[in-house]
Parts: sequence; C-alpha cells; structure tokens
Amino acid sequence: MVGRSNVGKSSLINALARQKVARTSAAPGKTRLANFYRVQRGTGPKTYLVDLPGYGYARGGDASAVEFRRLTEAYFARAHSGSGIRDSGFEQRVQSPEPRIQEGLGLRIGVLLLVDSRHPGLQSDLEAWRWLQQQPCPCGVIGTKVDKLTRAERARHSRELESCFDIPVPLVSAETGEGLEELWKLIVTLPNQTAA
Ligand SMILES: Nc1nc2c(ncn2[C@@H]2O[C@H](COP(=O)(O)OP(=O)(O)OP(=O)(O)O)[C@@H](O)[C@H]2O)c(=O)[nH]1
Ligand SMILES: [Mg+2]
Repeated sequence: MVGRSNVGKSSLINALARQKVARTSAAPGKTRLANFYRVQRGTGPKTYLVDLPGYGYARGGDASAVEFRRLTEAYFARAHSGSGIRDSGFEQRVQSPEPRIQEGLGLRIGVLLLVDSRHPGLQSDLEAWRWLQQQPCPCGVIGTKVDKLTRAERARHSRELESCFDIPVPLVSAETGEGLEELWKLIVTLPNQTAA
C-alpha cells in the first residue's frame, strides 16, 4: 500500500486484517518504516500486506519525498528480483517472525496506490501513479474514505478517478467496511497479473 500521508493506508490494513495491527494517526507522517503484516482469509492464499510510509508529508518537505522514492524504489527492485528484503534499505518491523516472509515477498508482489476519494486527480497522486507504472510490478489504484462522500459525490468522484488513472478505481472505507470484499479480490489477484 502506498499513497500520500494520511490517506488511510494503515487504517485500511487494520480493516482488512480485522485487527488493529498498524498504528494510525490523525496527524500525517505516522508510518515511518515499511511494516509487513501477514494475513490469511479462510483457506485463501497467505498474503502479506505492506504498509509503506506516505509521501507528501509537508513537514519533511522535498527531502522526504526524495527519500521516500529512493527507499520505495529499492524495495520494489529487491522484492521483484527475489533477493528478499533484508538489505533493501528499509528498516522493518515484521509482525510475523516467520523466516519464509523473505521468500514470500520475493515471489510476487502487487502495489496499490491509495488516493483520497474526496480529492481526485491530485498532482502528487498522478505523479506517483506515473512512476509506479514504470516499476516492474502490477499496480492498481484504490479510493479511500468513501464514507465521507455524499451519494452524488461518489458517482462524480468515481468517474473522475477512473478518467485520471485510466483504470477502474474501487472506492473503500476503512471506517464502515464498504468495498473491502472487492478489495480483497483485487489483493489476491493483483500479484498474478503482469506489470503494465
Ligand atoms: N472517515 C474515514 N476516516 C479514515 C478512513 N481511513 C482512515 N481514516 C482517518 O484518516 C487518518 C489517517 O489514517 P492513517 O491510516 O493513519 O493514514 P496513513 O495513510 O497510514 O498515514 P501515514 O502513516 O502518515 O502515511 C486517521 O485519522 C484515520 O482515522 C476511512 O475510511 N474513513
Ligand atoms: Mg500509516
């Protein structure tokens, strides 16, 4: 999960895990490290949800955006090459002590760009999307905090998001659980797709 600070990455991971595993905050810039959470739904495949630090955290300014990009790039390159995450440049807090997490991450990854569904088409999100599409892994876009939209806004923002990113953009809410079933399906299938 990647996205601007405060877009709701950690909250969405908690909603998907149905546990409060990731720390969230009303103030942006909460998540500073890459955190891995192993989740499994019923008999579904074992999945690691990776919570990455947000970009566009104002207090960190440009330097922090550059650092985010450097670390994230290093992470994707490693994960994709199958060499694992041990010296990817990220510090990590691995919730599951299982050593196989290394292998697991080396196998197949998918990246979801989270954008706030209230603000479709932000410059920083579009830039992140362009950059993500050049990475060697399949990626998708999710609109967060849909509970904050009126019915009319949902329809309009949904159209705007799809036209900005040029793919369907499911809308979800960590608060109400809306859209999470559909999101799970995407999470399970995304890593099997080939990168755009
Ligand atoms: N109404 C509503 N609020 C949400 C939702 N998801 C997250 N929030 C709120 O948005 C704020 C930021 O959520 P986080 O999950 O910490 O955001 P983050 O993307 O992990 O932020 P960083 O770790 O700073 O990058 C918190 O106050 C959450 O309660 C949602 O679906 N609906
Ligand atoms: Mg966070």
